Amino acid sequence: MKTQVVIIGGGPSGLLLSQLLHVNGIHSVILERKTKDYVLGRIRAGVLEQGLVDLMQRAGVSDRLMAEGDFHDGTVIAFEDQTFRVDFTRHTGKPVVVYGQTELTRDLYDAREKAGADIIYNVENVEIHDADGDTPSVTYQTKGNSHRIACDFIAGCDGFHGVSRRTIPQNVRNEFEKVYPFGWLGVLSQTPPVHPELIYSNSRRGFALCSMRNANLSRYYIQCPITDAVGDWSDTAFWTELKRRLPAPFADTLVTGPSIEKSIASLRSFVTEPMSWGRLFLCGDAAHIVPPTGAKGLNTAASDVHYLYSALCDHYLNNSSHGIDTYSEKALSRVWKAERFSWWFSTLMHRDPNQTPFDLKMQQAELAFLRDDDMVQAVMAQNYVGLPY
Ligand code: FAS
Ligand code: PHB
Repeated sequence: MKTQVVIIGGGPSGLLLSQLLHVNGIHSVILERKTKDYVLGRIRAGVLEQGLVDLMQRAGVSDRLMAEGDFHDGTVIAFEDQTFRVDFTRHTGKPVVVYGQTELTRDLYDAREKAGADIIYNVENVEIHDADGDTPSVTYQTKGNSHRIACDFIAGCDGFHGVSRRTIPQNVRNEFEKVYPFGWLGVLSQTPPVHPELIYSNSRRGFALCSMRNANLSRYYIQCPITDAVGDWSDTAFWTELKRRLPAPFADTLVTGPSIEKSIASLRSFVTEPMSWGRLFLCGDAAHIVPPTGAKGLNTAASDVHYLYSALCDHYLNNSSHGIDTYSEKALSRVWKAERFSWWFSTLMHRDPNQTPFDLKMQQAELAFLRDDDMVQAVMAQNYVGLPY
C-alpha cells in the first residue's frame, strides 16, 4: 500500500490532521491501536480555544460544535472564601467554547468515515522505518497479518505512550519533565452545572474545578493524592469533599447525583525536542503533556496540527519545504508558552503536599495580585483563550 501521509493514532490530533489534509486533496491513512468506541469512551478535555474552533470550521466539521458548543466569556476563581471573575472577552475579544473532546472526536470520525477515509483499527506492533531516509514506511499487524505502507511522511499522533516519539533516537531527543505530587479525580454526572461558567477553586483542602458538557451534564474534579485509586472514592465521599472545597454559595446549591464516569489522572508537564526527525513529525500528546488545569492539552495538539497541515500543504501544493523545515521550531515555540501557563495556573491553584508556609504566602499573594490587578487578569485571559498560532 502507498499513501502520502501515514498518521499513527486516531485521537483528536490524528483525525483533525487527516481531515484537514483531505479537504486540501492530500491522502492519508490512519492507524489506530484501539476501536473507535474505545477512543470515544475516553472522557478528557472540555474547553476549546477559538483557534481549534477555527480549524474545525476549516475542516468542514463545525456544524454541531457551533450549534451545541457553549461559549464562555469568563471564569470564576475562588480561593478560600473569596471569589472573583476573569473576563476573557473584555480582555481579549475572544470567548472559549465548552464542548467535550469526546464530541469533537465523534464529529471528526463521522466526517472521516463519510469521506471514505482509510482508518485501520486494532493495529498492533506498529513500526516506523527509514523516517530519516528517503523511503519512509510503516509496518503493522492486524488479525495476525503483517502489512507495510510506503509513504512520503509520517505523523506521530499516537499520544504519550505511542511508538512515534520512541522512534526518534535517544541521542537526538531532549526530554523535559515535571511530575506533580497530586492527581485529579474526575466525575461526570447527569446533573445541572453548579454555575453557568467554570469555577477554579484553591481551598484549604485542595484544588477543585466545576465544569460541564451541557445543561444536564456536569464535569467536576478534585485534587487527590497520587496514591489514591478510584475505588477509594464513593460518590458520596466525592460530593462531600467537592462541597468542602467550594465557597458556600456554590456548595449550598450544588446538585449531586450518581457518577456516570469516574477516573483519576496523574499530572505532569512534559516536552520532547525536536518534534520532527526526517520525515516523522510528532503532534499533540506524542510530543508534549500539560497538567489539565489550563485546558491546554487538546488545544496545543490543535496548534501542532495547524502547523503540520500547513507545512504539508506547502509541500504538496506550493512545492515549498519551508513549513516542513521549520515545523518543530514553530510548534515548540507555542508549546513552551502553553507549558508555562499550565505550570503557572497549576502551581497557583493546587495545595502541594510539600508546600512550606512561605510557599503558601507566595500563592496567596499571587492570587491576590490576580484578583486585584486588571493587567494580570488580562495576561491570564490571553493565555486561557489561547495565544495566536
Ligand atoms: P490521544 O492520546 O488522545 O490519542 C492518541 C491515539 O493514538 C489514541 O487513540 C491511542 O489509542 C492511539 N495510539 C497509541 N499508540 C498507538 C500505536 N502504537 N499505534 C496506533 N495507535 C496508537 N486535556 C485538556 O485540555 N483538559 C482535560 O481535562 C484533559 N484531561 C485528560 C485526562 C487524561 C486521563 C489524559 C490522558 C489526557 C487529558 N487531557 C486533557 C489531554 C488530552 O485531552 C490530550 O491533550 C488529547 O487527547 C491529545 O490528543 P492526541 O494528541 O490525539 O492524543
Ligand atoms: C473539563 O471540562 O474537562 C475541563 C475544563 C477545564 C480544565 C480542565 C478540564 O482546565
